[in-house]
Amino acid sequence: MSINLFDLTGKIALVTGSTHGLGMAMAKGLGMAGATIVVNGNSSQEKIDNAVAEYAKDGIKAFGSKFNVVNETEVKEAIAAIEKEIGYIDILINNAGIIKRSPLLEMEVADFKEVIDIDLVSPFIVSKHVVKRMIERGGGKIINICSMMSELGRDSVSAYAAAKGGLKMLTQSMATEWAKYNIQTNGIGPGYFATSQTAPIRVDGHPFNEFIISRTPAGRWGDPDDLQGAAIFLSSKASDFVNGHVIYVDGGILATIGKPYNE
Ligand code: GCO
Repeated sequence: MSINLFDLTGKIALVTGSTHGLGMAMAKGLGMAGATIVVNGNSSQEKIDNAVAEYAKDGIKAFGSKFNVVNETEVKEAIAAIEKEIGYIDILINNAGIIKRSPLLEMEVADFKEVIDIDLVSPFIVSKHVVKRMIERGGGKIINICSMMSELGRDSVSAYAAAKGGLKMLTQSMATEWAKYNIQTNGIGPGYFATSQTAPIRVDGHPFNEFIISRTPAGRWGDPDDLQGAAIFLSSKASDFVNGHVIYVDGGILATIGKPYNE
């Protein structure tokens, strides 16, 4: 008799910011493991509809839900609509995020606050309103998308690092308060991945591009699909006693001091 601890058949997963990039890759992973995906974005309904069509092309059952993750009223209304039209949320991935690159001395307070709002406050807002039903139903899974910047500083991304550092501790706090309801809250910390967000610093000849390739023991940028394994694990029965941890999927960056460029 074989049981598949990673099977997500019958599960409903809300993935914020899942119309593209890392969010879409992780959501597709959950979809391939059997889950129904609620695709969230806030830019345009057309972008969400196109994404839902792309999921369907891969044979994944997906529904769109356009809402602004930092607007609590929109979040509450969206969750109520999801529950009514699709079903109760079993898995939540807080992936929606932004980055604004600027030295601290030149950063506007409004920009700093916007990064904190979307990258740190919105996981709290969305989780707070999703978890209520999970508690009633006896369990659920929450995954917060952290970053190398949850552990490391880097010039020009301080607001982002402050948010991602805070998100690591919010993850541990959620685990502390909600584990007793059979809710597992964990994080995934992507290393440097080939996405639209990193495109400006991943250009051939750009010093940061060379630096990352030499700084990463795997010797490459991550492919968004490299996150699917960790996402499926933290969404499934296989992680029922895993709580408050961040899995870093980073090609080994955090494991090493790195080596000189030309070595
Ligand atoms: C940057 C990058 C990073 C990565 C990622 C690393 O400017 O340093 O954009 O923020 O996207 O978060 O884990």
